[in-house]
Amino acid sequence: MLKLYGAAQSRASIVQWYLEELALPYEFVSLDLKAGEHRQAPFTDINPFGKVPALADGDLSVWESGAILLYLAEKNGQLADLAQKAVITQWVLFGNSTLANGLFIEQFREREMPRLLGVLNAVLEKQDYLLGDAFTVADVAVGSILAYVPIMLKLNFDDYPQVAAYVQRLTSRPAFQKTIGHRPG
Ligand SMILES: N[C@@H](CCC(=O)N[C@@H](CS)C(=O)NCC(=O)O)C(=O)O
Repeated sequence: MLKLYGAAQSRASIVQWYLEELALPYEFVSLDLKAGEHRQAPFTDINPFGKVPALADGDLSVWESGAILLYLAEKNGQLADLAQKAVITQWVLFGNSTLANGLFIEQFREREMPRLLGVLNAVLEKQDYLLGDAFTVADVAVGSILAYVPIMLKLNFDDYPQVAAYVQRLTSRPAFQKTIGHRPG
């Protein structure tokens, strides 16, 4: 069975959201970050950088949430062809790097947030999901970053109504509710 290594309130929830969307069986191995379990063996045999999430699929270990999402998508037949794979990879990397850095690194936020959310708003004026009519792993990667904005930055999307509607669409999904949306306290 797949083993997802993570911790409470970590980026492992992003992968967990997608595992639930795909209805895949998996074991969640929760590491105690405060106790430093992630920085020592046996976890460093899975990810020598000592960061979660990491996924073990038999003898294969994959870390970096974006890489895990793409692995799961491909393994489970969610990437129709090379062109779709390229576009999905583009969005997953955008979510993990350009969008996350632009929103969560304070010195970039003032300049990048209107620029990034303005374009996303225009994209979502034409379609419900990043690739068009259908929900894909691209929405997990980008949507999870957007969903953290109200939680971590206490900011809203009032200036970007299509982004707000998109986040609402994603966060009401049962798999989201069961994972990222299910935060203790
Ligand atoms: N870009 C990585 C980030 C991984 C990361 O920084 N994970 C955090 C938890 S969200 C972590 O393991 N922190 C513990 C540490 O750095 O010691 C990903 O998306 O997987």
